[in-house]
Amino acid sequence: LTSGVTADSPLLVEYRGGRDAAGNPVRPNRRPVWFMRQAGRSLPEYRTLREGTSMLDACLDPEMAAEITLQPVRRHDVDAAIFFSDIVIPLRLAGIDVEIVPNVGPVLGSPVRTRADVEALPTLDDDAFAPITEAVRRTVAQLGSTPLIGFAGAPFTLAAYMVEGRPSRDHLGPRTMMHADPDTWDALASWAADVSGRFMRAQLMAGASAAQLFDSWAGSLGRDDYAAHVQKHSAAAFSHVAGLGAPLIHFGTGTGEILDLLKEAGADVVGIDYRVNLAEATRRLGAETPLQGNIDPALLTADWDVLETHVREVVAAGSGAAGHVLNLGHGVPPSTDPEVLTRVVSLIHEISPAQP
Ligand code: 1CP
Repeated sequence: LTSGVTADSPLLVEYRGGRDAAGNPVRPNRRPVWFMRQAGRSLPEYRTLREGTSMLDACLDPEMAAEITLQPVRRHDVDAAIFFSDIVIPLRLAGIDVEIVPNVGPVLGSPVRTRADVEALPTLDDDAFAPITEAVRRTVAQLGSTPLIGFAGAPFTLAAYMVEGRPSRDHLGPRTMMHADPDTWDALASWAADVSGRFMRAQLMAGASAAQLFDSWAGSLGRDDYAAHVQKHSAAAFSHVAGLGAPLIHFGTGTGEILDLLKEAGADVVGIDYRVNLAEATRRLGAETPLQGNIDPALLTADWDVLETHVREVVAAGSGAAGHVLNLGHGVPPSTDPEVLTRVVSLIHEISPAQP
């Protein structure tokens, strides 16, 4: 890995369960925190920069993507940057007709529903990742000692957009397909695992220090369906980035019943949504599993006293895990007052880290 990040950055120490890069026990000098969707619509400087540029064009403009990635780090003093991109970028890079429609989300020109549709999916050349690699290099060069987290969409979540053709609530299309036509499902999910795995790998090879696989919609699956039809594909995505020395994080919402399966798919760290208390997550995953999460985004608009009490409870609940990186239980809502996020970061940094 080409990352210049110091091996004992608080974020990486927590992701390694309280160890430095050589595996020796250490305690970081502050509690690390970052926020899913910290880049983006909650920031006025983002809205100004993005004006007149479509979402996916912004992602593929290396200078703009780097600048948007850096904005929340400058503003909030968070302990990590999350690369500004989107889970559907590998589809666009493969030549698939996909747009992010404002106030809707990803929309495909032709949904992928039949065996013939899956067989017609394009191949994605490694060269196509050039704008991503360039944006990551520029970002890392400007981040100094703050690590960059790369990411990709997990096969189920990505395939859910491909089958439905747009955001949906219940993900009926992909859930039907995995039972009604499991061979087509496996072919589609394998394709998605390949492009997502290579998207993460491109970011890590260009200098990102960790990577998160987002299976945002995995919570719509029963445990048996996840185990039979989805977990192996997420494991295939992770296999592209195993052994690089970068911590791998696995996150989804509504995943309380499958936390152990998320870990078993190949993750070092499990991201916990706001529905599961972190002490309970540790009971389900074992104390050696580092956790990330899980401040309830709904409380960002509550009175400060209410929010502060909640943040302190989350810190306490996470203290039984070998490592804990503070985050939200899902993304920053677009209407969030950015000053509240800055205040949450300084509160977390004021709570002194646990000593051995
Ligand atoms: O015009 C805009 O500002 C569009 C809003 C937006 C942004 C800022 C979209 C469209 N994507 C992004 C960036 C993005 N997407 C990031 C990087 C920034 C950061 O985290 O700070 C990341 C990590 C994602 C990942 C992503 N895209 C996920 C997984 C995370 C999650 O929230 O669960 C998902 C599900 C998507 C799809 C997507 N892209 C955009 C939207 C609005 C959606 C969700 C649509 C839906 O509800 O189904």
